[in-house]
Amino acid sequence: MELVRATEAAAIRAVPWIGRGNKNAADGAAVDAMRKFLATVEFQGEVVIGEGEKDEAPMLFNGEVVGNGRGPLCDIAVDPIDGTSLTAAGRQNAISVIAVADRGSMYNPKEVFYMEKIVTGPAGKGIIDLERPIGENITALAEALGKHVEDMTVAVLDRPRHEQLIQDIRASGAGTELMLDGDVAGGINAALQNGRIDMCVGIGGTPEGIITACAIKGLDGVMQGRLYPRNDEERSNAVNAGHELGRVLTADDLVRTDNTFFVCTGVTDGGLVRGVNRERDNITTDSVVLRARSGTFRRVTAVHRADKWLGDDA
Ligand code: VTB
Ligand code: MG
Ligand code: MG
Repeated sequence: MELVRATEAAAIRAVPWIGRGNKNAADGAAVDAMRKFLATVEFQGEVVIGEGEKDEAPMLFNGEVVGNGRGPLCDIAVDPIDGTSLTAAGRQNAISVIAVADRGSMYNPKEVFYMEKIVTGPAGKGIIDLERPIGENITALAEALGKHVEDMTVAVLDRPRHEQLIQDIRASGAGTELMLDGDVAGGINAALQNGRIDMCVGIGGTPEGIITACAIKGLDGVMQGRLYPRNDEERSNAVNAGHELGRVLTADDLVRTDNTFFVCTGVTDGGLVRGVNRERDNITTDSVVLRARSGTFRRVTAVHRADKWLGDDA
């Protein structure tokens, strides 16, 4: 629960940078705030995934030790802002994210920046298979959900690399929700029951994949991933590091424990959480906290006193 303070802080500190066209400044503000608040949380976290490397963005460093130095030994994966471009543009769906799991449990294929992913809710168990054509996965999931394929919505990052995938989804009869960024929120929305999205697929960041897996465990959803090297160099680096390319990785492979925590706070408004809102003396944040052990999904609305957040040393 304490972790949510760190994503709240990161989201609040990113606010002055919303719509300012400077994504690194937004990310930097979020990183600093997150680092500062994590230092007060009772755990011994080692940053396994700091994100930002692919985009050369500011980040918490891999191997960085966070927490107050007492308490459980953990792996931590952070994305102080997933959606820095969204934030800089003033668009929706930017969130601040932290995932925590037992020490040594997070898979860390840092040689490969991208991963193919497929995420669904619990209905996809034993049904979804990354190796099947997307149309078959959609039809099978629709049947399991008792829905018409025409009523299915599949979230995909809007990227040229997904042109064929998007065509195939539509050919199956399902609709797409094209995301500008933010496939962590897309995956969670897909895993939530009664959500508008039934499935999230496509090639996104590997760090976001591990983070999503932590959340999916808390939602009892289904996730599969497969490393997607962009070129021969990444391919050989991955093989030399011992990664088995082509293997379908389950949520259990991505995070080898059922003891995971996931927290996120909205920076800008989105389908999962609302963005930071300032009204007179109050700043309101909207967050989600997921604890896999108990399977509890919490929504946390916090009202912060604006005067405590103004000024540099607040
Ligand atoms: C996705 C998306 C992220 O990186 O994982 C993506 O969810 C994949 O890379 O918000 P490209 O943007 O290069 O396609 C982000 O866009 C940024 O972290
Ligand atoms: Mg990201
Ligand atoms: Mg980021």
